[in-house]
Amino acid sequence: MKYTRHVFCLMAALGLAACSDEGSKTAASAELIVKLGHAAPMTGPQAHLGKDNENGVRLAIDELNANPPVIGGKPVKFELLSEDDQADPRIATTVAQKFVDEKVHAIVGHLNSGTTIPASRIYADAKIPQISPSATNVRYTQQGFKNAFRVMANDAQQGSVLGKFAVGEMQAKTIAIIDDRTAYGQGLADEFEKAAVAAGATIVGHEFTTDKSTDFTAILTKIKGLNADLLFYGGMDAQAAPMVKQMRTLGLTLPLLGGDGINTAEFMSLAGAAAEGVTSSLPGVPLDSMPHGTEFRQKFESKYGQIQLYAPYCYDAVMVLAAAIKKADSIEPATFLPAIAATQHDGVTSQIRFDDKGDLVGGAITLYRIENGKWKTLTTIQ
Ligand code: ABU
Repeated sequence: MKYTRHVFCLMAALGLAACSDEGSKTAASAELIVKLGHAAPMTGPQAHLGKDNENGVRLAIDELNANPPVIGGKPVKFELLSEDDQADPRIATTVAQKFVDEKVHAIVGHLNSGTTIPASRIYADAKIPQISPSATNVRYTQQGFKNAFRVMANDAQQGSVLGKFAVGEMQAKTIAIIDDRTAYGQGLADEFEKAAVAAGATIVGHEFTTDKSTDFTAILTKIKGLNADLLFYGGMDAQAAPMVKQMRTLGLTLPLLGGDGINTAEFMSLAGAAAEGVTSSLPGVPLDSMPHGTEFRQKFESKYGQIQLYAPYCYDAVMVLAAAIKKADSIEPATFLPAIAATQHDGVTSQIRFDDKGDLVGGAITLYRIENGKWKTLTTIQ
């Protein structure tokens, strides 16, 4: 009797399991899952930027899932797979391989050029579409990969605008440069140098640091002896902030100019009073002049707090992917990839179209200066 009851219970349990398995299959087959990989430094000195990027992606995914596109009669559910690449090129390739193994449908990332470029080969080999929201080094889109796109202007554009601005508007005749030897910092500094020299400036010194350094006293002391009119820094806010503080402590009064990597709220809070007068560029028009910038700011800040830098671009990158999936009527990467290449998207940040390399067509660059503890817009170069 006892045996029969056990068998019955076992059969009932199996039956229930079968039923519940069948139930989840039915639920699963009622929707199509699109896995989006996102990678950025989520720990370390750039964690604030990584979190900002992830939140931009998350905001877009939440909106899409609240009103899902329908493909072949089935609603699409977007799932976020987010990884910490620590801004490290080697970790980035491990992350990229993990995404390939997890069969993600597309990538938004990576944040840094130094991680985006090595990871992009892995995505290209796996034919996974990749949109970088923030990697600005020119090389990313010059590798001939048909799956690689970016939604902001690159450092050839940014460096050129910065070089001309340093000489034309800031009247710098002699310029010292420091870069952090990353793909971004070095690449931007080289583009800046070319443009500044072409505009008539003399480069009186070019020093190097790393994206982990915090003490710049030795190179700043060297630069103090060069009598430069301006110091250009190619690198990120976590280094630029202690650098400008140490400049002022050493009595170096020359202006500091940098690129998008220093154009953050974090830079101001780390640098304090020493941040006053610092000038930087950022691809794109100012957020409040963007087509849907004010609306984006309200939505983002009510959920996640202050925007650091690239969140609107991350949001746009996801929406470009979703629009391509809808247009292609397919979640298969090989099928929706041509629709990304043909994107005509009315984004938060701009009207997004890509050239044949995957670069944004017609990206603007805006210059800003810190005045009274705020990034004030100076001018936008279209
Ligand atoms: N665009 C500056 C920060 C990201 C990067 O290109 O490395």
